[in-house]
Amino acid sequence: MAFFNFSLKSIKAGLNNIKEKWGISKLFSGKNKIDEAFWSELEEKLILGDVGVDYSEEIIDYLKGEAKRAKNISIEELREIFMEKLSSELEAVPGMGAAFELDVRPLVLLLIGVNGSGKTTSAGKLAFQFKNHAGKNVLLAAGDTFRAAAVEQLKIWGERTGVRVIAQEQGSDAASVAFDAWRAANNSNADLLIVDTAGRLHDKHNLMEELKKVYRVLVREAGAERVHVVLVLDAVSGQNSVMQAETFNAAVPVNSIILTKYDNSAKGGVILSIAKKLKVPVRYIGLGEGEDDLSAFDIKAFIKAIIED
Ligand SMILES: Nc1nc2c(ncn2[C@@H]2O[C@H](COP(=O)(O)OP(=O)(O)OP(=O)(O)O)[C@@H](O)[C@H]2O)c(=O)[nH]1
Ligand SMILES: [Mg+2]
Repeated sequence: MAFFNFSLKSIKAGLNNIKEKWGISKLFSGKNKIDEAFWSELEEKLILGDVGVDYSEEIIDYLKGEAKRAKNISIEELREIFMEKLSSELEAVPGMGAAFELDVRPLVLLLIGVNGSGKTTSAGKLAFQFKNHAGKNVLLAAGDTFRAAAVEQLKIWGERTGVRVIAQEQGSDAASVAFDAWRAANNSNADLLIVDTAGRLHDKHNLMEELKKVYRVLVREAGAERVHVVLVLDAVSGQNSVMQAETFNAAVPVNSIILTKYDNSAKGGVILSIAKKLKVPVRYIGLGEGEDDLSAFDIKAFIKAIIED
């Protein structure tokens, strides 16, 4: 399987935010005692860090149980148990942290999500990474025919990355753009077709229907095994992301997640709740606005940033 760890420098910087600001690691350091104050502070930090109330309680109950069983447990031992619990839950989700596999060609990535989550930017970053770091033959499709200037925005990414953009006029049928783009990708023996789409909220019925149509057309033309739906979520939207994922998943089957704007977030909990509740892998995290600011999500580095001092 292809694995491209694109941007080591920025993943460290992104994770530093979690380490410094979330402050869970500090709780497990030094001479902290495991008492009621410790448990309530840990629970508060988990909830404030977007882990979600239920899951935070579950983690606390689990750790308390383990602490009771082991008797006189040290804070270091408890930290180990905590790390193992989080790692095993992330690792239980197939594809977590792994780059997209290009084992079918052309693979179609359909990028979906609410307005402003970072779809177009992520499309540009992925095009850049797969073309310039992995030497793949990539095509972009301007499937956002709704917002003024959306096509132009993707074309700018096309120029920046040297990737061809298949587009029609604003206002045209998004499914027809997807159809054209699939034909172009297939005819030019592309490895990867990345389809940008318009931002939409789940309560916009017409736009959700349009999305279903785009997906249907791609599956009909390319075959379901080639169509991979990628939900682009803004890390800053916290627990709301879980709800977004659930509603999009009800319209089209979400295969993977890209979590953007991690450079602006000091919270790790969204990834943990997504793994727990949705079992959908987070493949990449966005760490800025540039073409190189995309990193494969690294489970070990992430857990270390949360917990290790
Ligand atoms: N800091 C930071 N900014 C990002 C990241 N990803 C996207 N952005 C910025 O977020 C804003 C919205 O990004 P877009 O890619 O246009 O989002 P979109 O989902 O395509 O938006 P719509 O098409 O309007 O739904 C832009 O200003 C991007 O530069 C990221 O990982 N980090
Ligand atoms: Mg866009």
